[in-house]
Amino acid sequence: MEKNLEPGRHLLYMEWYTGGDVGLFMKMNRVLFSGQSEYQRVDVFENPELGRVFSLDGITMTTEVDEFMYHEMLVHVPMFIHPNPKRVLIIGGGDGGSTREALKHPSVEEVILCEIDPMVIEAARNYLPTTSVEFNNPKLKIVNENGAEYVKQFENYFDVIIVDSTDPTAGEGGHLFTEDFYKACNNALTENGVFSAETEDPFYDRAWVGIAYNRIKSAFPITKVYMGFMTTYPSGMWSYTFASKGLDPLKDFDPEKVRSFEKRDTLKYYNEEIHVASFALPNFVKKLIGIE
Ligand code: AAT
Repeated sequence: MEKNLEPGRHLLYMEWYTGGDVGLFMKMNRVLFSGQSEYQRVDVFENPELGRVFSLDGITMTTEVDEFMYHEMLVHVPMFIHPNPKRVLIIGGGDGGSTREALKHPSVEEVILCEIDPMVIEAARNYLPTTSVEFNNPKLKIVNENGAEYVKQFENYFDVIIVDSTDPTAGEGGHLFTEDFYKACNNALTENGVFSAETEDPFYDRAWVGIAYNRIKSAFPITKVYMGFMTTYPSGMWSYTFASKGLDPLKDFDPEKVRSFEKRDTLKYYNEEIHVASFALPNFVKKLIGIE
């Protein structure tokens, strides 16, 4: 990768955050892929600092350098709460990062990755090797369907459902933020089933954090928001929502399981302390979701 392009002699990527007054820009050293699918515009380019960047309709989905923060938090928080996760459904997440994290758990026998857009899967396979690294794993099945429809055919089947979706206002992401969808997820889960979803940033997308939390809460007995840093997502702080039929993300957490996790040395963000700390919410976030 060329590091020393003269200032001004490069292509520029600009992402506008919700509201349209603030955003993020990145130098594009090399464009690796650009395509228009049935659903969205798909781009992969290289940035000297962040490595390969994957964007949909000009919104950043993954950068090679910081995706670990998001994927580890979205996946390991529910995975470590379930006593023995065998069947996992990932909805969205076509870059493969969530799949890679889920397959680190030795109890997992089957992962279904339900990504609506085959062009995302192909772009990830060809240009995002660090996230799509498990795409040939025999435990993985990839389907190209709308997750909101796909999940409806299952009852009492999955131990873990992870919603790694685009923003509710972008592409086909809106389907994955409805009450009906969350109810269908509950129905597709086993008795000990656990669920996590990315639920936006509490700053530029603040309305959505509360909407998502309250809709998930109407579908599950236990619902808790947790947070993490995510450098290239709007505001740098990101919210996730944990839900379950009964397991509590703090009372039922066993830190020893994380300490003795075989793949512990591959975790760059998540650990047993972060797990607990991530459920402590700033006052303004509590207010947003209506718990204070
Ligand atoms: N892993 C981090 C990257 C993403 S990508 C989210 C994926 O969800 C996209 O590839 C998109 O095509 C897919 N998707 C959107 N709607 C649906 C749907 N209804 N069914 C199945 N897949 C869908 C997440 C980025 C997080 C947001 C950053 N602001």
